Amino acid sequence: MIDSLYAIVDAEAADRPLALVFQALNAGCAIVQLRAKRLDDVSFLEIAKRVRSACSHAGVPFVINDRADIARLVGADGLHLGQDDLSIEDARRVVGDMQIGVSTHTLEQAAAAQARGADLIAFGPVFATKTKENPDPVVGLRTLEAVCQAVSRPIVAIGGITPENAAETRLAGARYIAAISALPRFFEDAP
Ligand code: TZP
Ligand code: MG
Repeated sequence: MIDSLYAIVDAEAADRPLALVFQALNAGCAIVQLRAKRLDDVSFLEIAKRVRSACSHAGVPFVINDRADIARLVGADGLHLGQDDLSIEDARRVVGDMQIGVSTHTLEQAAAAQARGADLIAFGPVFATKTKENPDPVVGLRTLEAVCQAVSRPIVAIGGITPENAAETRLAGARYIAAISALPRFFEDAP
């Protein structure tokens, strides 16, 4: 399961974000994403450089949330965009052929993201989440399954994912499972 884990580290919410990144890398996670919704640019860039370096040493892809400029500055492997962020087309003008992931909440959004050239499609919230302010409605496992079948790009399931529901989420067809609040619990339960 850990090898499907898309570890999202919130630089503001996490107590010690770098320690969490190292835990995720040591546990064998698939991808690390760094996000910081309100951090000042200097601090975000500084921590992003450190996470870039840690991920490079571990050979794990490193993704920056929202910020095409910071993704390009640190040489990230990927950029992750939400529905209200830069369009894929505009982001590509900044980050070139970097991998781009897009958050989607309906089948239509997922199909549109694929048509516009998203490399990875996040879909959710699969379960109830307290992390996101004003979250979209919970989509559930059946809708996740339908999206996984309808879309050929790899799907990242997100929203309320825990060690307890991770297996059934993968069975629905998600290539990756993303976790923010429950992330540390995946390392407690790792063998
Ligand atoms: N997009 C859909 S749900 C979500 C995002 C960013 C938050 C997921 O956080 P958690 O704590 O893993 O439920
Ligand atoms: Mg965003």
